[in-house]
Amino acid sequence: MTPHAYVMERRLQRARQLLRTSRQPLAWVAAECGFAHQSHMGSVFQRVLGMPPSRYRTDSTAPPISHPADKGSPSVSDQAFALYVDSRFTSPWAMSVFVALTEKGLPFTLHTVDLDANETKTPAFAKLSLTRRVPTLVHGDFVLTESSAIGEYLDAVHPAPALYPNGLRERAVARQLQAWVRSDSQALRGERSTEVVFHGARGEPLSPDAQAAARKLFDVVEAVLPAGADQVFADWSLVDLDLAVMLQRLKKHGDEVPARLAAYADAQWGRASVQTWLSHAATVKA
Ligand SMILES: N[C@@H](CCC(=O)N[C@@H](CS)C(=O)NCC(=O)O)C(=O)O
Repeated sequence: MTPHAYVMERRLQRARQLLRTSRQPLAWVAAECGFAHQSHMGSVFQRVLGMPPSRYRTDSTAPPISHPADKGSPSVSDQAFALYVDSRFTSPWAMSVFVALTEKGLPFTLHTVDLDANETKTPAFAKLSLTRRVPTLVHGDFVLTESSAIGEYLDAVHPAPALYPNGLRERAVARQLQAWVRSDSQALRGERSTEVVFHGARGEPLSPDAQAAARKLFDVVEAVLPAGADQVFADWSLVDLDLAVMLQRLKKHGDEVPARLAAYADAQWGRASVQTWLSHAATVKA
């Protein structure tokens, strides 16, 4: 944990304790805990707990933040991670969380789920995972699915290095691109599945629908990738991985990809975190 994250966590713990045990005004609690302003305390509560301090004070169902002094259990940022991914290492969404944890240098145990054997549909998996999908992240006694929600959570718990840009609009654009990649381009995703990307599968020439999706993908990446850059924002983000996987669906198959975008996708492929995922995929039979 960075010194800044540690200080923030201790301030939050103290504020939580004071809110529950005193009737002091919020401004007093904020000052007592070392927050610059009451609004700063509010934004930290909102980011970590998903609610303002006033609600935390009155809501008995508010999520607890464990702390050694409170419960004898590790603090949130010290709890162990476990990640459930598909056993063929083809899920781009599982890859996104794997890369996120790896980029942050967070140790985790890796569990594989055999999708072909319907292991996501077993009662045991249903008990663990709310939406019964991979990726599923376990953090202490907390379980989360949906890769983009997990990315945001990881940035909140372990802020550095960041997975998303900090600026309001840049972050909104990052969310926009992540949501778009996950919901559009069905024809392209169907005809160039990630079996192509990770296991060298071959497909028929692209249908007109998939060609249109490919052109749209190129237009979007051309629009958001600054000239001469190999990342969309000032620093690397999970969006770069998402876009690179989309481009690799075509490039790995030998479909035409504009040179600048092909170089961008390959630069992402050069990251150690991506290579670690690929090394897992390489152990699986094509
Ligand atoms: N929007 C989800 C998509 C997750 C997803 O589609 N997972 C697939 C594998 S790629 C899965 O678990 N399929 C098995 C099932 O639904 O039973 C995310 O971003 O995490």
